[in-house]
Amino acid sequence: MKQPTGKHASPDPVAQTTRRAGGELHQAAQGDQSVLTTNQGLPVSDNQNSLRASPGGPTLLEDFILREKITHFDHERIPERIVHARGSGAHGYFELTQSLAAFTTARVLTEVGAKTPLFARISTVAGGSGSSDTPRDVRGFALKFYTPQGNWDLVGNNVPVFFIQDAIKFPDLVHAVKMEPDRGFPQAASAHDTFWDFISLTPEAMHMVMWIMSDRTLPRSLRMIEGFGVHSFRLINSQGESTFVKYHWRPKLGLQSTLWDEACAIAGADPDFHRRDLFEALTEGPPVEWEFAVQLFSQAEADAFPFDHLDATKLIPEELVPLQVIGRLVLDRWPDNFFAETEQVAFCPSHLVPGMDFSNDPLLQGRLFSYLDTQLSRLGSSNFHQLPINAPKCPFANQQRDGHMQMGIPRGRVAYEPSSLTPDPARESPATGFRSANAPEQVLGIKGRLRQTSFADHYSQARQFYLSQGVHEQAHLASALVFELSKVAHLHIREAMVGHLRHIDDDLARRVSAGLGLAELPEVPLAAAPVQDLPPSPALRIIGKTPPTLTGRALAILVADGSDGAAISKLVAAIGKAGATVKIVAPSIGGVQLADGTRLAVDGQLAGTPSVLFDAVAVVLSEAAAAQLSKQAAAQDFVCQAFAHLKTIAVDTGGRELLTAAGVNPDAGVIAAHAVPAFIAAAMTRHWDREPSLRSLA
Ligand code: HDD
Repeated sequence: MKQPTGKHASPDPVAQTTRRAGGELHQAAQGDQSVLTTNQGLPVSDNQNSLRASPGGPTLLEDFILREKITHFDHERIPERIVHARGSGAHGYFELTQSLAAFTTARVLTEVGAKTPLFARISTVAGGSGSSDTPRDVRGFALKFYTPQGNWDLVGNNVPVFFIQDAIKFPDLVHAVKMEPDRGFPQAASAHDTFWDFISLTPEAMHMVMWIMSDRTLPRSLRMIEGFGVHSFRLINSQGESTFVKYHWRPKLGLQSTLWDEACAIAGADPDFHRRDLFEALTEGPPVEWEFAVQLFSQAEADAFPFDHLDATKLIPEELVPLQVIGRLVLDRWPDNFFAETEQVAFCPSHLVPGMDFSNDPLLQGRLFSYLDTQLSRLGSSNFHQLPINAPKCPFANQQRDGHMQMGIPRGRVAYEPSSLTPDPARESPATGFRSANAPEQVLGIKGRLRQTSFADHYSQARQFYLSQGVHEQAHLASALVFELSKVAHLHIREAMVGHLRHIDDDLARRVSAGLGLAELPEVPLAAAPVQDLPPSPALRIIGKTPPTLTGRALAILVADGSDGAAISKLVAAIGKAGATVKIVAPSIGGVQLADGTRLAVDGQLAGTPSVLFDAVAVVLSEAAAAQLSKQAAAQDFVCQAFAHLKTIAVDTGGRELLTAAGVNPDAGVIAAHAVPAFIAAAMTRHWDREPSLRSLA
């Protein structure tokens, strides 16, 4: 008789689980699934009425069906993530287009054409799981690659640098930004005293401050953000040689942000704006794609950088080490179940595969501990890797056993290694197994709580970022600082922050100081290292980086009874051809009667579908409807806000009447509705030249 082996090699430990049409997971797959059962498989005769002692009497404790149902419900929630609690997930794959075989043995980076399945989760950082999608915040961008050599988790953000240099400060940073512990607010906002107090006392955060105050933290869509692995990692080749690598992923749809007041209005109109956008894109549209790129560099090159690449508050400008695109990251499927997949997915930066290694970045080193640790309390068991979303899709085998919610049934008497009692035990594999890099470094020294002097320059890259921005983006950044610091009650914190800005750029400091109404410019704080003038990096901008496009965007046409159906049809066709979606907005969801007597279905009711939800709008109205809508605040807001958010507006005669009633003075971004090609061309970008006439760019 063959001895049972020590392996438990099933990639799907929940062997009893089957998938049914509609994507729902149903357990106890055998038999007729059309009958409602308890969790024990007992058919239920009545799911509407509990067991009562008499028609008007008390409910009986005996009602185990009621108790099972309520008990399960009572325990449905698990602790939300301490940070990144609000997120949206998607399935997809990574396809390698250029081999890195010279640098690594990792198959995911060497097998050109292979498609590695992956799961992505994109999140905000500060807000709770029920908070809105569009606060000013960094977006987490975590990727789990199910490679043939085990899971590789790349747990990045949409910003390439971080607030702090050492993981020991992370709990303080998070406590400072989260809602204040005595009052329980603000939710999902950095604009409060404790955050800026901590930041003003943490000069190393200044580079990150430039990024979070820029429009990068106001994404238009999760499909239109960049991703960064942030830290330097190592790749290890077959000779054991190590090369540093930074990971980047760039959206094929281009980088695009909203304006600040637009983001605030979106939060009210649709708190799920980003989640809905991704859901609709993945369920109705083509797959969403990013270019996956690397920056590769040697220790010798790193030694020549004017900063320390192991300091996570620094980036390596693309102009210094160019990006090499090596693959495509494609998201093509919305998860079947939010909880089972998006909520239970557990990313850990310590999950890597042979041919990769970490660097000595002290922020990364702390992360290697934190994530596994947090999953234990969040998911409640050391067996969280057995959940289908977390399980490797390659075979896995070891002698780890038991624990809460063990889902597999390991066979045999041997749960140790080495053993002679099994003919085919799982053993180490020196040839293919993971090895830490044989990096050309000697770890010798005197133990201590240390920070390198090369980590002392806190302002040079912050200055480089600010000076690399165009005039509009600099203005947005200054306004954001004024907004945030105006919410800070303590004057000394506001002053301390403006003091830091003086190291970054005196003009920026002056603008923010004036915006805050400070009596005089605060003292410049001592800098631990001289501020360097680094060359501007145009790649750090948003405006101008993306060629104008309508692909993946959303437009609206405001119509009412009596609108010109032919004009609407031409617009709808042209918008579709340009790769955008179009929604018909009208005073009533019940539809409209067009001038030719036909009825047109409507996607959104005017009051609940403001123009902030779209990239450009058209207004096609009969004169009678225009006269009526001109008296409606929602209609006036529709065009006023589109104009204020620098969007293209197409109008027919009725539409122009509404603009006049709303006090909008048409400019080059207001186009005649019949000039369809001109409208499509203009709608591909915002009208930045309009901005100075609308908001003081303080
Ligand atoms: Fe973190 C979650 C990204 C520093 C500790 N982090 C988390 C997520 C992302 C990041 C995207 C959400 C993952 C998901 O969707 O489930 N974190 C980063 C980046 C960092 C970073 C890019 C710096 C470069 N994080 C960082 C430090 C620590 C943590 C320094 C602790 C020492 N992060 C956590 C955590 C979380 C987390 C507490 C909360 C939920 C989770 O891990 O699974 O362990």
